[in-house]
Amino acid sequence: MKKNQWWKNAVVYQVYPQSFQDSNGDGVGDLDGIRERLPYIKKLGANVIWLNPIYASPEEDNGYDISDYRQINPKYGDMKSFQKLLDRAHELGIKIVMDLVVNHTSDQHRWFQESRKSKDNPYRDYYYWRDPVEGHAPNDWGSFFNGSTWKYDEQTGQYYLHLFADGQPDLNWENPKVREEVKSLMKFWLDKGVDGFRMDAINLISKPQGLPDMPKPENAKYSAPGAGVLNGPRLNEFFKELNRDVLSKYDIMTVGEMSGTKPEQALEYTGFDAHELNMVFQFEHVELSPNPDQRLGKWNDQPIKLTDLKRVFNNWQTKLHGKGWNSLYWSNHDQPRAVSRFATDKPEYRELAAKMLGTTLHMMQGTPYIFEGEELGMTNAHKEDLTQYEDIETINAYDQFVKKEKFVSPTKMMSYLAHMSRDNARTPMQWDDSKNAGFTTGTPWFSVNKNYKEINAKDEVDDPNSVFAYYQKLIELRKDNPIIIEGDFELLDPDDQEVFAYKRHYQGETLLVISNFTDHVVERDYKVHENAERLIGNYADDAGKRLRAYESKVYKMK
Ligand code: ISL
Repeated sequence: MKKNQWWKNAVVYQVYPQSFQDSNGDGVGDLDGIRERLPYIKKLGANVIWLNPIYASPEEDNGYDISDYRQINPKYGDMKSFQKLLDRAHELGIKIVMDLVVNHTSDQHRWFQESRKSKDNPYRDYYYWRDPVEGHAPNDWGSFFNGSTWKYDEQTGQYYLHLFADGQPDLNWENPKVREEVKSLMKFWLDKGVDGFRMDAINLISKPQGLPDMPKPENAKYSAPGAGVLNGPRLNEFFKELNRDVLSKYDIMTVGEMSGTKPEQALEYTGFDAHELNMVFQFEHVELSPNPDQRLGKWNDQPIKLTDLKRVFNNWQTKLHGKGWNSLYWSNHDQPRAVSRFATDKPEYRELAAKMLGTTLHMMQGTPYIFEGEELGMTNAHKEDLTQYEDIETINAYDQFVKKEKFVSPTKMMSYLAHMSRDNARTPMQWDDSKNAGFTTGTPWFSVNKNYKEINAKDEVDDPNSVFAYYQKLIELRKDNPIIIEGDFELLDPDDQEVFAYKRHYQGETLLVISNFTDHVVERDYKVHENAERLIGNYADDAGKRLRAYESKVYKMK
């Protein structure tokens, strides 16, 4: 199979199906809704869609708990509506990448239903079952969604392993039959014509031999989620097997979601000569402000230091250059909204800030991923009451830290949630200023962000000064400027706490990217050549060395 690495030139648009577009008034986004909106994605200029899970699921974790990998969740449509979506996308020159969730299944999956029946059931070893140790769980591992990773099952008197919710039992990849099942379901989708996979939590599939205890943070009952499991001993081997038996036979792209991964490890899995995956989603830039109390993990309400952000991007940009390929993202369905998290969503600066973030990321080397609504500058939800949240991670964290262990005050925890909850990203797409932002004619499954009258696609698509128009231009630029795809990366002034500036170099050309991350004027001299061409900027004019609030601009110089 001839491979042209088309994904290097791609711009990916992430669609969170339940919140994108409802077509039948039931309040939930669906496949027909996505198909109706393909022209919008086309107009933006993205040429790949990553679709979050649309498979049959009891939805304890919004579809990341799959009960049948070969069925479409009826609330989204059926296989016919899926095929229509795929065909129409392909006609428009848009590829579709599916979410592959195979670290775990739902506890409602037939394999698990069989597995839990008896110790000698043929499916028993599809999952991790262990005897109690002195009356308690087999080890001290903490789940990503709080509490232990082990759940006791009365029927056979053993515990099963679940790194996420207890309705998400972990598949046992040591069992060759499990790997055959996964390969078979991958082929099922690839043979329908899908263009690749975003592989969920994929660096958790190889568990350490013997499932040993891991060190615990001070005062904590459990070890940190994923400790000892991330990037396990057989991961390369499993990836090579998937590549050899399935991936290499199709002209597709793969991106592995891998928290806790460093560039050196990413190169092992995705280096151009590794024969494993194409890209990873690394987490270093979105995990830059952990709570100083380790028990709280990601829950915080602090801004990220610009110098830290620059250090992380510099590390990834330089270490992968020429050897592997970066995926570039600010946000996704698990992260707060980009503009709220990395800049500001204050109304007076929001548009400038959203454009500034777009510039900073899209001029780096790698494949950009745009999370639905980011191209409009959509913001965090600013919820004030726990009952407004629905995400399992959010609710479990509140229960654990505020109600059970009582070491965080309700007010503080609400501030953490407003800052970090995954629900910030999951509010419906803001299409227009009509009721429910044009997302549904029914009652939306999740409340629309209150600011939809000020921030919506209808206002933005035809406005040449909108965030949408700016993103269009950013995408357009990479088509005419190979330096954006191919150039190397040089960070300028790593210790500057206000401005993120870098250069790219390629075939005698230089790209200079300058972003003021503050809300005030700063002066900087980057020695811009007299005949430099300003490719894009978020202010109408150029004030030279004076950088205004959240100003961002890009020059090309010979
Ligand atoms: O979201 C996280 C922290 O807030 C991560 O730890 C996340 O749980 C991890 O990256 C895995 O995420 C993926 O798998 C989860 C699912 O809940 C997420 O939505 C998905 O992106 C379990 O399938």
